[in-house]
Amino acid sequence: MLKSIYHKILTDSDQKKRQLAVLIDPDKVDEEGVMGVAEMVNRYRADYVFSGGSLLTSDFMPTCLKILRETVHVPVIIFPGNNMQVNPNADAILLLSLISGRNPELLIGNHVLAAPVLKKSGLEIIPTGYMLIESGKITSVVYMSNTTPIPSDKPDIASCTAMAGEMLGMKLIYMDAGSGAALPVSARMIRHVRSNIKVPLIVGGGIRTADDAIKTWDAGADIIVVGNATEHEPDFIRRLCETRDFMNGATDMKYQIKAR
Ligand code: 1GP
Repeated sequence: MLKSIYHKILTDSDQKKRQLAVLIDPDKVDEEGVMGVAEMVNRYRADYVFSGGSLLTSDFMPTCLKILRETVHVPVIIFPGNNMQVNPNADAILLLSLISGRNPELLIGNHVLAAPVLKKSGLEIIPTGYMLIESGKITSVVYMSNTTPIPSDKPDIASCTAMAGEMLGMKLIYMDAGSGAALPVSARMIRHVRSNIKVPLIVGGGIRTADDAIKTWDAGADIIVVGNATEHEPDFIRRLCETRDFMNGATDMKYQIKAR
């Protein structure tokens, strides 16, 4: 029997393997762009491809997922902005409950509406406690969710929120500064949360350099998510994968990291 994607996340995280998810926003790419990212993901062995967006204005997502499913050799995971982004053409979906906010629709309401479709979809469903972290500007996800993000200098609030999510049965905690965030989630906040939960921790938003990635992994993120920076420069996927391999102790490392 095939092991689940969550099993891989859990096993890799238990073994302290840093993992990389490349995020594709279907509004920001065309077919050629998706193929380009897929090629880099396969060549350098990124761990996962996430796809979704807090607001999609085109109808490209189903095509995007179809291309990804046919081309990439790693799990394709929906990172949904809303119910309309549920699609059977993926391996799994992060079923996000926005636990940093107090918007009932994003805590449980939309999940009730989506439940029958999700049940029939065949997708592996991964319950995820989703936490927005204030990041220096109002990101699309903060605006669209109509919630207040956790202040960036309040790691204790972040930790208590993550602990509550874990106690409620969330299998992952995802701390997100939001796509295109001015600043990534701080190492201090990641460390604080990491030391208070056992489930795998995903961190994303505003990671633009290998140094950002190193700091985020070093602070305790099991999976980092990078979107914008790879859209602007697909070769960044190579650098991130090489950085990850170096940090994970791979011996065939050709790339020297200049950590600050
Ligand atoms: C956003 O965590 C993701 O939800 C990735 O953000 O696009 O800024 O890399 P970026």
